[in-house]
Amino acid sequence: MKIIDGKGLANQLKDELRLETDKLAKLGKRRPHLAAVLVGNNPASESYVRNKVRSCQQAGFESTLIRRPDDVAEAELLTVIEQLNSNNDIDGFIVQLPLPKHIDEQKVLLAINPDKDVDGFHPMNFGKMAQGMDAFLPATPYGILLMLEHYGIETSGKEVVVIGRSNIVGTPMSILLSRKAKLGNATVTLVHSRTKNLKIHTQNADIIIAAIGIPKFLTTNMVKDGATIIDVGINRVEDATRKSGYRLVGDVDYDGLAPKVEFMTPVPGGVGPMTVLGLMKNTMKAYLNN
Ligand code: BQF
Repeated sequence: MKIIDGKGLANQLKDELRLETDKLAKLGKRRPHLAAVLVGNNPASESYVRNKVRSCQQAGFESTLIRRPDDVAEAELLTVIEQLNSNNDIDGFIVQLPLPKHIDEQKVLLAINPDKDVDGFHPMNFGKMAQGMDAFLPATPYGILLMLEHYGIETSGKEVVVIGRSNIVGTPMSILLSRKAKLGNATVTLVHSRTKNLKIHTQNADIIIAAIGIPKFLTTNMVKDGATIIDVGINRVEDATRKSGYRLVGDVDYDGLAPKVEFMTPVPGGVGPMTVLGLMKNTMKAYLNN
C-alpha cells in the first residue's frame, strides 16, 4: 500500500504559494488576504480556523479572524459579511461552519459575494462548477483532485464510488469526477444512507471516496483488491490515553484495508491538510482575479 501524504503535499504546495507571494511583495504589491468569521467557540471549529490562520502564515498571506459570540444575531452576522464584501483589502473570506441553530446557513452563504467566496459554497460557484465554468471549487474536492493528480492516479474510465451526499464534499466531488475534464471522465456512483446494499457498489469501485462521517464505516470486505481509498472522515473519538482526551478516526478501517489497497489517505494527515490547501489556492485565485 502506498500512503497518500496529504500533509506533505499540502506543505509542498504552500511553499510554492510562498515563493509566489514573496515575489509579489518584492515587486511592492500587497499580499493575498483571507478573512475568517468564527461564531462561538466550538473546539473543532477553533482548531480548523487555527489551521487556516497558520497556513496563511506559511503561504505568506495576510489573515484576519473575526469573532462573534454564540448568540450573535443573524442580522449582525449579515452586516459583518456586507463589510467583508465591500472591503477591498480582503480578497476572500469564509464563514466557519457549522453555525449556531438560530442562524439560517443558506441565508448567510447567499450573502457572500461570489467573487470572494473562497469556500466555493455560494450557489453561483456551485452552478459554475457543475457546468465546467471557471469557479472557486469547494476546498475538500479541490484538495482531493490535487492529490489524485500529484500521485498520478488516473480517473478516466474508472469506477468511482462516493459515499455521502453533502453539499460541501460528496455532491460536488461526484460532479467533478464525472465531468469531461483531465481529472474527471470517471463513472461515478453516489451512495448514501438510503442506498440498498451499499457493498455491491463499493466492491466494484476502483476509487472510493468516503465522506459519510461514521468512524471506520468502510471495512475490508467492502473493497476490492488494489483499490484507491480517499478518507474524508474526521471523527473525534474519546481516547483517555491522549492529553486532548480524543483522537481523530477516519470513515475507513485503515489497518484492515492497508494490506489490500494500492493507495490510501491517512487520518490525520490526509485529506484534512489538502482541504486547507484548497482554500489557500482559492484565495490566491481571488487575489489574481482582482
Ligand atoms: C489533518 C471540517 C467537518 C466540518 C467542518 C488537517 C483539518 C482537519 C484535519 C482542517 C474541516 C476538516 C475543516 C487535518 C478544515 C478539514 O491533519 O488530518 C486540517 O482544518 N479542516 C473545516 O474548516 O470545517 C469542517 C470538517
